[in-house]
Amino acid sequence: MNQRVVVDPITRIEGHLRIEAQMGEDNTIQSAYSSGTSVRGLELILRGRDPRDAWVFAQRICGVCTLVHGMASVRAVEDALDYDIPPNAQLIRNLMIGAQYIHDHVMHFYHLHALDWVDVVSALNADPKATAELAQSISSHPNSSPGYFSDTQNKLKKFVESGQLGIFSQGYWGHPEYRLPAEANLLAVSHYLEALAWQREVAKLHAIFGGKNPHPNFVVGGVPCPIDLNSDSALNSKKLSEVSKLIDLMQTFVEHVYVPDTLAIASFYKDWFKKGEGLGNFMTYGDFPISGLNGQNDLLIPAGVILNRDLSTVHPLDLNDPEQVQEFVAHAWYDYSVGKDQGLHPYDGETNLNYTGPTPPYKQLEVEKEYSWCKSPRWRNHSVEVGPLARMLMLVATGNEAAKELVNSTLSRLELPVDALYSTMGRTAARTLETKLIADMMQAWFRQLSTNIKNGDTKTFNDRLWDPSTWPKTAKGVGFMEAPRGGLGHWIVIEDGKISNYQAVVPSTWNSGPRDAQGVPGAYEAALQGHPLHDAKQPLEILRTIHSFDPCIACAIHLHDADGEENILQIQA
Ligand code: NFE
Ligand code: MG
Repeated sequence: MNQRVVVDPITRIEGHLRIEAQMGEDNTIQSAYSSGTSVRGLELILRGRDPRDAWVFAQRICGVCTLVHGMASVRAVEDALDYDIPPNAQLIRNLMIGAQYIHDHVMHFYHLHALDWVDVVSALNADPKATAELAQSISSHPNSSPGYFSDTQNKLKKFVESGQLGIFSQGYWGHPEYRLPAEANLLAVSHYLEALAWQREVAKLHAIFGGKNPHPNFVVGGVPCPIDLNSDSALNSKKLSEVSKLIDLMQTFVEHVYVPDTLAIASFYKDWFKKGEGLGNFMTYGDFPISGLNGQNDLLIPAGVILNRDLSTVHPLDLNDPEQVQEFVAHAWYDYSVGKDQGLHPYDGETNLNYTGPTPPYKQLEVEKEYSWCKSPRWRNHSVEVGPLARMLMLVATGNEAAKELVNSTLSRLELPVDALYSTMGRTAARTLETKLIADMMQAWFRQLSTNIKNGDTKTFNDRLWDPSTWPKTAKGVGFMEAPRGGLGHWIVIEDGKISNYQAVVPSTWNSGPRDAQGVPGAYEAALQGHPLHDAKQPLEILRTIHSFDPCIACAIHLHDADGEENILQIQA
């Protein structure tokens, strides 16, 4: 029998993910299996609660995409109860989501993904002067002197000499698939450290609008920050000018550090624009209302589905249609009252856990049976990829000029064909490009907010339906958004003023889910098929492709057991 390569846990992600790769000929992955191995709980504890409180619980699904489950939750209640949001609230929400993208994507690139491409230990061999020349040739970022880089090198030297690499321990350092020159490695390590300090600053934007970060505050019907330019406790002139400075800080780092570093690193790994292609099906739920500010039709990132890489046809997405969005559990540790092979739309969704796997610790997953705590969501039975690549493709397919320009100029700089986008490095580059696009949009949203305030519009909250006696006896709604990792939806059913069902289908469930009843793999599983491994004992290539999706398994698995216990079963090999 051919070898099975197991990576468990996959590190530098959020949550617990196990990958098993069944090797075929020529050290190539024949088939891969993705397993979410820990179980937490939140969907069921929302039942019976006041829908206006749901966001507080739902937001605890994840502390990485710290804001998005609060946002999806209030949007679900607003959809169900038909709340209108004032324009300023919508702009502030856009700014908060935008800040989440920028914070999250930069951190992902430097702190979770970069070390798949950057050999930290090799940076010790770099010439600081040559590194400064390299830095100055790709960017006007001010921290680019030889002294700056020799300082980084000295810090790194201390780590290595102490024998304790700390945050850099346990890498596959020296693996022959690392291809950057020592100077590029030193540059990237310097920016890894710089990004740590930068992210601490930019997190403040959420705190200004939402009181804190992580997990800023929300309110159904708007945002919980009143605007009064002359009040100490409200969003005043001083706080608005701080927001403006933070947006500049974000934009500058994205333009001067993140974008040039992505291009520089990608230029050494052009073969990775041909690996990790995946499903070729993409979906966006849509986000960032641009005018009208309440509608679902006028979004910066449109909703839709692209099948088989065909950008000429965008299939319309209706999240309320039970024929379109369904979750399957054929290969997941759950039961459905309708039977294991049926799909359920989230309004009728069920979370009945049923662990049938081997007793841990075990050697191999039982991939013919159930093997994950992730469900398998499908769009009209298609397995689809969500996330930055899906969004950039959707923007290009629907004619967004800024996105087209960013994609075309990047492909031409790297001398790559359009098909290069469908790859591990394409996914990573798409994340960088959308960050640039969103950073530019944040300036526009902030200008609009300032203009509204100048014109006397300070409304941020709508209390029209805050009285539950005015609600319909039964109501249901879906709150959707584009979280950093892709389309996120919360479906809520309200009866007699209380939540009767609540289901979240999140980006990392779409991407990390196991095979469905037809045996069709999820996005991670498909992307790993056909991957050559240089050395099965150091499967760096698996990390590269899995990290290109930026997994968050805390988001992907969020059920709750009947006794209210969390972490009832955690399996770690
Ligand atoms: Ni926990 Fe999340 C994002 C959501 S999961 S990080 O982005 O929703 O894919
Ligand atoms: Mg769910």
